[in-house]
Amino acid sequence: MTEAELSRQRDVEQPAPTPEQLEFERLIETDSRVEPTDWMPEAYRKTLIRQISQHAHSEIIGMQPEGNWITRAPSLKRKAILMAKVQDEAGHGLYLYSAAQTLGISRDAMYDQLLSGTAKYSSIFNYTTPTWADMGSIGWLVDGAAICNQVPLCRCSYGPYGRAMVRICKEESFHQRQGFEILLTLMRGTPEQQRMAQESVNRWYAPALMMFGPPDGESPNSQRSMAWKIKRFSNDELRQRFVDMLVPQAEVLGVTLPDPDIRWNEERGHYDFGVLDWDEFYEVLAGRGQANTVRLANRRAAHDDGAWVREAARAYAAREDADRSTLLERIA
Ligand code: FAQ
Repeated sequence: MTEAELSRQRDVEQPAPTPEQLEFERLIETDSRVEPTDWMPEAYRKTLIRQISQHAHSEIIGMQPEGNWITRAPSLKRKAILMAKVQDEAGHGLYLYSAAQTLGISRDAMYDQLLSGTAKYSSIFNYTTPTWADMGSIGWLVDGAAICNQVPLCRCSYGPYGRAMVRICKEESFHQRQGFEILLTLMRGTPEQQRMAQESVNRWYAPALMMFGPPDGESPNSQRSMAWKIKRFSNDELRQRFVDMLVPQAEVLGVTLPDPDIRWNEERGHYDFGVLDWDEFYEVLAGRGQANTVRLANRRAAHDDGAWVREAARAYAAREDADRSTLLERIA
C-alpha cells in the first residue's frame, strides 16, 4: 500500500492534499529522492531521524567489541587490518550523524540521547568478544547481516541517507571478507583453532539473525517505512535472505550453523530455519544484555575524555571566524 493510500485509509475526512503533499507523494511513487530542502510529513522526518540516529549510534558503539582486540590481534598485519576496520566504523557513524543532521536534529542532541541511555543502538553490540575468533564472526556474520540489511537502504527515498549507505556498503563488503578470511584461516589451522572458530560461530549466529529486528508481526515501524520506501524489505524477508546466503558460505568454511532445523525447502526455494529466542532479544533491548552497561560506560568516558578536543576545535573555529572577519573588513 502506498503512503497516499495509507493516509486516505486512516482518515477519509482529511482535507484535500496541498501541492507540497502531492509533490512528496509523487517523489515517493516515482522512486525519486526526497532532499533536505523538500517538504516532508513530520512523521517521515521523525522516522528517519529515529532510524538514522540509531544506525549512527550502532556504528559508534559497534567499535567497542572489536576495539577490545586491537592490542591483542595475533600479528602486526592483523592489528593494522583491525584498526582500519574500526576506523571505518567511526567514519560510518560520522556520515550517518551528518545525514541525520540534515533533518534538523543537532549532533549534540543525538549524543545526549545516546549517553543518557534513551537512544537505541543495535542489540548485537551488547555481546562480548572473549576470543580472537570473535573478530572473524563479527566480520562474517555481523557485517554480513549489516550488508543484507543495508544494500537495499542505498535506495532509501531520503537522498542523504541513501547516498551515505553507498559508501558504507562498499566498506562493509570488505569487512565481511576479512572476517570470513579470519575464520577460514582458523578452520585450516589446528584442531584447537577449529574449535575456537566453531564455538564463536555458535555464539554469534542467533544474535546476528536478530539484528534484522523483531518478526514482521511484531515490527510496528515496518509497514509505514516500507510505504515511504525508507525500508525496501521487511525484517523477515531480509533475515531469510541472510540465512540463504550463510548456508553455502558455512559449507566453504567448514563450520556448522548452530540450528538443527536448517534445511532446504524445495517448495519455497529457501532454507527453513528454527525459531529464535525473542525473549533474549527483548532482554538485550531492555538493557540487560551481556555488555550494555559497559558499552555505555565506555562511551560516556570517551565522550568526557574528548572534551578538550571539542573545546580546542571550538576555539580554533572562533579564531578562524575572527581572522576571516578581519580580512573582510580590510578588503571592504
Ligand atoms: N537492535 O519496528 P521495528 C552494523 C528496535 S550497523 C536494537 O522492526 P525498524 C555495522 C527498533 O529500533 C547495525 N533495536 O523497527 C557494524 C524499534 O524501536 P523504536 C545497525 C532494534 O526501525 C558492523 C523496535 O525495535 N544497523 O552492524 C533492533 O522498522 C560491525 C521495533 O522494530 C542499522 O541500524 C536491533 N537489532 O527496523 C558496525 C540499519 N531491531 O525505534 C560495527 C538501519 C529492531 O521504535 C561492527 N536500521 N529494533 O523504539 C534498520 O534497518 C531498521 O531500523 C531495523 C529495525 C531493521 C534495525
